[in-house]
Amino acid sequence: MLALGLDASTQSCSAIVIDIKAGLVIAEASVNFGQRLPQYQAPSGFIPNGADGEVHADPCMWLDALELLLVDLVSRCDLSKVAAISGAGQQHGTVYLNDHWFHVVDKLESTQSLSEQIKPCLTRATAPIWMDTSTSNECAEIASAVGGSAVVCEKSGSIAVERFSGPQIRRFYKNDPESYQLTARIHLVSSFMCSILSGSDAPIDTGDGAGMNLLNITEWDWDSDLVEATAPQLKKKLPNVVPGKTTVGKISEYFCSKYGFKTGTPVTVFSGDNPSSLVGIGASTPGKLVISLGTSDTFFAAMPQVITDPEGCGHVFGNPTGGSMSLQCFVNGSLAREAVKDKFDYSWQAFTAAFEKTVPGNEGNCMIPFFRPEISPRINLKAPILKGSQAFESWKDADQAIRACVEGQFINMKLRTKWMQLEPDVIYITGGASENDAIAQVIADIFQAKVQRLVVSGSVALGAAFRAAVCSLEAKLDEMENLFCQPDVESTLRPQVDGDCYQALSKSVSDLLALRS
Ligand code: XUL
Repeated sequence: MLALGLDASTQSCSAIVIDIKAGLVIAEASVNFGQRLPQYQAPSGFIPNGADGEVHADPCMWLDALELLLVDLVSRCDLSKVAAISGAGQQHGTVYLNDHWFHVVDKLESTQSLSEQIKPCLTRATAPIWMDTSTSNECAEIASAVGGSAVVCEKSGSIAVERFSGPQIRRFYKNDPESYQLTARIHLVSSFMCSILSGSDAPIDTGDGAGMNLLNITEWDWDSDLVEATAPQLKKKLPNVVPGKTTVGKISEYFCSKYGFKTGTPVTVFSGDNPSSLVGIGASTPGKLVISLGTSDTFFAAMPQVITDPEGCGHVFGNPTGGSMSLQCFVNGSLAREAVKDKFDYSWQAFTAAFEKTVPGNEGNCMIPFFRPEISPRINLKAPILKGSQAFESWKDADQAIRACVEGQFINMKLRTKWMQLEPDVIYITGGASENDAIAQVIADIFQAKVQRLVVSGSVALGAAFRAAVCSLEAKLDEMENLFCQPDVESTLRPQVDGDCYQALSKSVSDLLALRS
């Protein structure tokens, strides 16, 4: 029995097809937006150089990528054999649609592309995504309307956060009230893609919904005070909220006639990429800690009870299998590592070799590697801060700069995530950069824990396939975890230095951050 999982992420759209009984990956495909759809001029998946901290992407690009992805996938496996579908999307991004949307999505015509049909339904040509930092005023307005940041955090699991959907919606309402008025539906990336797949106006799951500053995490439904504080008549523009185990409907005939899916194939509600990854890595019951190294780096775990971050940088999301998860997001993830690599015209091979030429602790050379405003902690930097030798501070030592970037990232991650009170023996790593042994070793050394990867990578799409199989095929999650979530024992990394090695550097990172916050 085959299940399909989709991952609509920041830089690419990917898919995995698994045989849930045989424990096999049948096919995988991925479309990188920058490489395959250069006409959208979004080399890293978003439109560069946005004004006032705006980071947007064109939803039509996501739709074109989905079609390219399915063309690739159909050449690798028979999609009529897929018996269950779900997916996940980059969190927080919002898509704004007029009232034609309901009819158009219901009757997608295979004679036209998805993007041709959906474009006229957009009331806002581009979607703000999670990297957007333009909504500080709106965050303050929402907080003050409901009684302060602590109230927003208690209600929604996070203080009002720039990249979250509620403040983004408020900014749109303030800047362009006419288009806001014309907006009949606001979807998250996940619920937008789910709507397209299922040919229906899909709901939002509690995992992704909690990243909006609009969902009450005690009731797991829209919070009327937050909704009212965000924008007028918002409630009717929002989809319903449902638990992660909800079947949304059947696949749209568009995909049956164009790509050979079987009519009637069930579609499970989509979730956010991080909640989906929690499931795909086999960590949806408390006890396992995950670090995902993607465009953003995230640190997350299923929680036995709701814990919120007293500093207001962390988040509580719904766990798609029930209960909650805590998460801390670091905006300066892969793109920061890439920026340091590119500064020296290095290949990834040379980047990795830099760790052999330098030593843990980097002889005290320390970097706050933020190339864009960071949210953990909140610091409005546009370029890294360097402290150390003269050569290092003037960017003359490439190898030390590379080590300093990665050490700075994970020392900061360790400092920021103490509130979750997790002291794991093993950390599971996932996401593109997790394949890099040098980066993984730095994580093992800084966290003083064993670091493991799973044999099957791509935990976001895999988690979506698991959820589809549980929801529509009555598959057992623990059985699939046994088949697909085995650690790749041979690639396990253990700390090679003792904890003291990073004491001085941790202090330097902490002092530099304190100066800037
Ligand atoms: C999480 C976050 C990012 C996005 C993109 O809060 O903003 O991890 O989900 O991956």
